Amino acid sequence: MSQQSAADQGRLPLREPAAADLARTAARAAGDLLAPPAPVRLGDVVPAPEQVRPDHGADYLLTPDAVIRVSTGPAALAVAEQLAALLRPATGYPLPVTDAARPEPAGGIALVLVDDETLGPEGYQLDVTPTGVRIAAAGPAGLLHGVQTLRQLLPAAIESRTPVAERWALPGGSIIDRPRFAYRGAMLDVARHFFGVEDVLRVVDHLSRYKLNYLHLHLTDDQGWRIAIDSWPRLAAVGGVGEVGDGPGGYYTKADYQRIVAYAADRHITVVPEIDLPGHTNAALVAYPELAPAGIVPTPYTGTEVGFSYVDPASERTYDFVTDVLAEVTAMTPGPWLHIGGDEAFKVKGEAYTGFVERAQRIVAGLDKTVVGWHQLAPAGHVDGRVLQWWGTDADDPTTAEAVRRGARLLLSPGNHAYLDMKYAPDTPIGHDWAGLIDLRRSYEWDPGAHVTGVPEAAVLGVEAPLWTESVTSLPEVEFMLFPRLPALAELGWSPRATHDWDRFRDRLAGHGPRWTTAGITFHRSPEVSWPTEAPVEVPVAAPTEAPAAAPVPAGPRPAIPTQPGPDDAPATAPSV
Ligand code: TNX
Repeated sequence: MSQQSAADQGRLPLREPAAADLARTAARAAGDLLAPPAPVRLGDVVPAPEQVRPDHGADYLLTPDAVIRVSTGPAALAVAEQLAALLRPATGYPLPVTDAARPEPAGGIALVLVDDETLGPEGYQLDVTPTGVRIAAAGPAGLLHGVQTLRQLLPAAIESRTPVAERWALPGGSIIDRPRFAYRGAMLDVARHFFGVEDVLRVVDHLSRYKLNYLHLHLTDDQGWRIAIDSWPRLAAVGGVGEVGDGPGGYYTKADYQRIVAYAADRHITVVPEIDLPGHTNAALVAYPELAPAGIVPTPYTGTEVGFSYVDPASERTYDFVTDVLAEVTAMTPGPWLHIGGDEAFKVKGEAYTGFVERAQRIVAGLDKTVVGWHQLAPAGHVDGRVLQWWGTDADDPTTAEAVRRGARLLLSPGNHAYLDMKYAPDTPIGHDWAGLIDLRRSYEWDPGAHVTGVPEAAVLGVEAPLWTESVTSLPEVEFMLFPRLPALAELGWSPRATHDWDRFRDRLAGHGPRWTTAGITFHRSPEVSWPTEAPVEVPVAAPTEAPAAAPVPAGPRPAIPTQPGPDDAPATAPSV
């Protein structure tokens, strides 16, 4: 039928190759009957989805002619481009993105925004049938979570940065998924050791992979002030110099910080900046000694002790400083939260401490932001919406429970389960052990909804896994402490409690090892998991311009910064402390 005659009849033109399409689909279906099932099972996803309904006869094979279709709007289009960018390198397929109004599903992958309140802002439904994949969500964050699930359903080689000969099959069936908690985060301490923008962006990618939606940046501490503040320029210029050990330190310009915020926002991750007050302020005092209590002359600090420094709570100049800094950070931070620290201010006691915190909380409220602080803030008066971040180890703290009764919400980072700077085992080459050793099982076996005595699940905003970096000096070391524990914490934050099952979790997680290897992510080979033996060298489809990411690390002396764990499971670089 010619286009003219179709238009004449008021119908959409049938594309000429429609018959060929049908024939190809039929041939493919016949081939699939003989083909092996998809190597990944629909239920292998981490974090575990709310509902999984496998359909074993309905695997989908992604083919070179596949198209990514989007229903409506720029937000969905952006997610479709992110999906294409994830799939193109390994498949080598063009995967064009189109928002052409064509009935879906019609082969390929469809991303569809739907008016379905039951999915919530982050939920999604993913359907895999022999003719295509459809991800439906009420908003772009849900679509992106669905995309991360789709990524995990493809063979591990999808993580390769260069084309790989692989059968790109997805297991058939349906997933309906929503998060248990609204806040699922990780914290990176960029003050003890400074990490450049590119490192932080890669950590953002890791968060997105496991459906985390908050990145807390610990921007200031005794060893360094890492964010440019125009009205107090010496904070970064002087206070940003140095770090634990003898490294140079550094700081983010406003443009750097905004780049991190924007990159995270593109992945539906909100940055929570922390300015730690009134303690942990030695770097600020070195820059502006006028903020120090009378008689103290601060000097740069590169050790790892805590609790010795503080801004003078009795001086009005301190509140000028707090107001100016928080206002400038607010102006660069679209998210609702401002973290004011509050931990380990051992030398600011009693009413001096609560008085300082109450004033700082009012300053935050005056900036239309919501206060987050470590749970030491609990005895201070309540302000609307405030969030206390629990990092204790005994789960029994009447002062915190009382603050929750007065209206505070709790963010759970129990030191003995969620602290990613704790060692895995006595011989872990970096990390602390003051909160105990945290192997994979310990990071998984607790319930954020019932953890702190007297705090009901309704008062729990979510979970966060902090990585303090006194002993963590490089990106491979960051990854070594994150993987595989970060996915465990992500699962506690996302998955319904009914899915909680240690044996199933470690079984599902095992298949992620080859993904991390292929993606060049350093990880700890937790002995609790039966990691599959890594695939041999992949066969590139076309001659790659660079070595595949999965190329094995050569035998012999380990290179300075390998992208994979060495045979003895040590992180890539030697700890400096
Ligand atoms: C305690 S946890 C701290 C940090 C340290 C960390 C080391 C918290 C709020 N404060 O200053 O880096 O222990 O594990």
